[in-house]
Amino acid sequence: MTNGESEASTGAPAGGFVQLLTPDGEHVDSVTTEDGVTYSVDFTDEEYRELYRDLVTVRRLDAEATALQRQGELGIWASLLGQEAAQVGSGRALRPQDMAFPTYREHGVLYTRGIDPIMPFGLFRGVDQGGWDPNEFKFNTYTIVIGSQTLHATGYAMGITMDGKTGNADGEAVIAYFGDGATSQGDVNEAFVWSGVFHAPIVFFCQNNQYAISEPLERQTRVPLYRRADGYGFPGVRVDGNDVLATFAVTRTALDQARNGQGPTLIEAYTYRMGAHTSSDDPTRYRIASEVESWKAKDPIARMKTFLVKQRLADDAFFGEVDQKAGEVALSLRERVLEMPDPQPVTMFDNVYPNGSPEVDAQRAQFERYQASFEGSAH
Ligand SMILES: Cc1ncc(C[n+]2csc(CCOP(=O)(O)OP(=O)(O)O)c2C)c(N)n1
Ligand SMILES: [Mg+2]
Repeated sequence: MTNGESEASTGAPAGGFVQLLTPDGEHVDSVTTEDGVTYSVDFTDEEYRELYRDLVTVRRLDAEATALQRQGELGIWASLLGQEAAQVGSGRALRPQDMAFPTYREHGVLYTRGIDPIMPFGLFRGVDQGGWDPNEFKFNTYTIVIGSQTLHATGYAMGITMDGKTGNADGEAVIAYFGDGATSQGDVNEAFVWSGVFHAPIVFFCQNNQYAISEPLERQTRVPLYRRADGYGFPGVRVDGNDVLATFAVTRTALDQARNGQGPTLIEAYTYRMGAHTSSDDPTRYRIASEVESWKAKDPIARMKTFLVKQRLADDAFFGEVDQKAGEVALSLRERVLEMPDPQPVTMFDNVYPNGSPEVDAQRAQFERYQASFEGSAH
């Protein structure tokens, strides 16, 4: 684990974090924490390049979504800018059978699951409720109610244990995403208690992006967030969330421990939200420009590019091709978002109950009569 002494080159907070790729693009072979766990990665040259491609594509899609919102095509957007490595590293660490419970910001995790990035855009455009079949994608629906998904994930993790789907190397595991602000929610406390006591096969993945809207981290905690795990009786580890290699290594280890019956882990991915909380927010009201500048030097994509160049794993042609492909994916997203049909107002009564309900049916009928009353009128 890196420590505070070498903070200048690693960007580590006091107390250190697991880092395998420094902001200068230096790759450390392995890191052993105080708990005696050793973290390393063993990727092929091609796999390193594909991780870089993921990071660039995810950022490019996010930029397109921000532009679409600014052009009035989305009602709101929650940008992941700056958090690409935390999301790509942890998302790629999932095995196909693993189940993910996201917040509203996990577009990068969604992408690494092989899901069409268009999927959550109906929600942000306001043309549907953002629903999909979590079992089909092994990716639960986006959750806006802060922290609540950690309880859903805990229940799911306890359920798969009862179903006998864990306890060996091929077993299933669960990952629950949440933010630094969410750690103050009662739901998250309850999720930690239940998971710890029932030894649930779950990884709590906290992206500490330093803010909960305008509230800085020091308003949430007096101790580093990963140390909260001590009180619940399971391990906590802090990782450099701007380092895709370390994030992958730490998440893969924690998930494999969970699937093998070794219980939960809390991972604190130490990162920074480079943009606004959402497109409705103005961060210049509560944070200074120099802080944002200092985090630019720790950019997750720049360090991966430096590493690839230094190790002669990629050339200009590769970087150009990655940018071009990412642009094509973003253009396709834009075109398909613009084509999303506006819903008929009456569809708001759909999917309220799986088998309908007399009350909702009556409301639908009343609404249809109301709409019909305008037929033939000028309004
Ligand atoms: C239960 C609940 N309380 C308040 C809100 C309003 N709210 C939306 S996002 C947010 C901050 C969340 O911060 P954090 O957990 O750090 O996640 P981040 O947005 O930084 O990824 C709040 C308070 C909410 N959605 N749900
Ligand atoms: Mg936050």
